[in-house]
Amino acid sequence: MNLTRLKLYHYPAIRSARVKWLLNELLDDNFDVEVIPVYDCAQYSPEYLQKNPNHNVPTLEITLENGEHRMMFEGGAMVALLADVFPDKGLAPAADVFSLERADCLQMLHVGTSTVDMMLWQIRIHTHLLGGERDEKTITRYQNKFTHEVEPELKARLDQHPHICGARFSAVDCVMGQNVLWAQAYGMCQAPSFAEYAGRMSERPAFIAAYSDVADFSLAVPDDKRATWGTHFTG
Ligand SMILES: N[C@@H](CCC(=O)N[C@@H](CS)C(=O)NCC(=O)O)C(=O)O
Repeated sequence: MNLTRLKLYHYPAIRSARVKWLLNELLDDNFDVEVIPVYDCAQYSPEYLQKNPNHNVPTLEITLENGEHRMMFEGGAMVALLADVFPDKGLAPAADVFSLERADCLQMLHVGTSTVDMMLWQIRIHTHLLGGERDEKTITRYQNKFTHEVEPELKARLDQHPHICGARFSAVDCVMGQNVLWAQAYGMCQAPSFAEYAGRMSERPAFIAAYSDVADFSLAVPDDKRATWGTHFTG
């Protein structure tokens, strides 16, 4: 069964931007986007919870050729799926034959969306999203872990090649590229290798399209939304 249309539920510059970036790489602007105002807690509405019970973005709506709509959550799974579904775009090593390149891409995709994502998320929620439950020790713990364990691994890759998985741009860069920008927003990834990588990524037309809404994003919950946010957000 073929897919005929894709729609992304999104909020600027957060995890859904990874998927938006990849969709822009694969399809230009030939897909739909609906902004879910997360600071207004729209992700907790009964209607949205039907689409994604985890009350977050990204959610991907896949329209099938028989007209059915299916929902998918988890950005990492979307990135893996989409890169494979459009093999002619060459954003992931082929899935039907064994290759060490594919093993490396899958490894780095999962590192990016689980291990590294978890550290960045802990830093972010304790700095900007949790309010009264904020814990300084957690921020320090994950900043240290990121700086001493993640940065050297990524820097070694970028000192050798222009992209995370080698000479070619791949779907993994949509995840790790965003992770590097996220880390920089929290004072990490300051080595020139990261600035050069971020510069290369941000020149890509698909990146520019995907992040064209970045001005609508704020790291912190806007003051006038804090009260509602505090009653919903579970972290
Ligand atoms: N593991 C999920 C996490 C998605 C996620 O937590 N997204 C955040 C934004 S970066 C969100 O929408 N949070 C809103 C909430 O939980 O209230 C993924 O990568 O897709």
